Amino acid sequence: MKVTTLGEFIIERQADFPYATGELTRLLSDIAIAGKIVNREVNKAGLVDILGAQGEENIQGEQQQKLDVYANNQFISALKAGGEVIGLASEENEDYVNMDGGVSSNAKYVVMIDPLDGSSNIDVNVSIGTIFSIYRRITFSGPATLEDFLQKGSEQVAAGYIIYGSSTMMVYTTGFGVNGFTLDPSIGEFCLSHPSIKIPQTGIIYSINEGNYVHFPDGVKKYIKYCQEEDINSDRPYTSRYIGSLVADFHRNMLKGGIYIYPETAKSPKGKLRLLYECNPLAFIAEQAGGVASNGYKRIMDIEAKELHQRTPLYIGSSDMVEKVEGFIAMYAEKVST
Ligand code: P6P
Repeated sequence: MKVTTLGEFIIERQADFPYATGELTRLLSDIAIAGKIVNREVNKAGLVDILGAQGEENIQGEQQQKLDVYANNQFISALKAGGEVIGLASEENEDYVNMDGGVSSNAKYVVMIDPLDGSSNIDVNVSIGTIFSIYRRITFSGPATLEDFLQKGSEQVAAGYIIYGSSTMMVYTTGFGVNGFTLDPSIGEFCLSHPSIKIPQTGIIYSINEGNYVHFPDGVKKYIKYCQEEDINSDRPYTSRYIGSLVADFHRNMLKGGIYIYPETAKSPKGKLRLLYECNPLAFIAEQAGGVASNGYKRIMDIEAKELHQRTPLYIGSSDMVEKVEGFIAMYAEKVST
């Protein structure tokens, strides 16, 4: 069977964009190259002194792992060199990085990225991931502005993730479906392995940190109990699977069916996950694969972005499962309000 590399696929699918002039093609290739470099370090993390905390905190107040910093620098360098990006916002940087000047002066795109999500798992060899989101700039010239980044998720041009797991995969969409590519280390190429991914309409896997149960909204508590009830006709009790790495949980649920939930909690009253570089890109992918992504009340990609590191609750995965938990949330919100 002919192997289709990511590069060949991106060029073939450039025809999806009637006026394509190759910049997005180049941008996606730049991300893939940086992903391969990060993968090389992730794969040997245990062998070199790159483990453990950098000894600094990122703007999230999280202990920065050395690989976080390394990954962030790799993606920034690759996108700077590629010249297709006017600005980049990263979980690891308080403000956005302006790429204006030199090869990027006329760049059309801004990128938002979580360079290494789930990094607390680095030292224990659990799958981690990169999440990226691509928009056209909305200002016309000069350096990127905050306005270019604070766009609704529905304006995304492309989105994807790289999962560094038992194998390394890049999964992305440009609005024409979702395709997955597995890295073949023997040739150093991402090869098409999961064409036209579709999330099953329902599933039997729910992913949530039940350690926060007492702080969950009542509707979420009721949904968890619903998942745990015995009902053969609806394949319940479901299976609980929570890796603590969003990309890994999302990827498994996308292939097998399931729901990932990170609701408001006492520690994170607006939710923990970030709208711009975690929730919007995965929401774009989920919807393109036939799934749903909401904040419990509204579509994630319709949420107005007010700040770079804005948080939101996230309910994402199989459409039937997200709609079910939204029903419980609505039911119990009414009870609270009456
Ligand atoms: P908790 C990792 O920090 C992350 O952003 C996601 O990858 C993961 O699903 C979640 O947070 C884990 O958070 O509070 O359950 O440890």
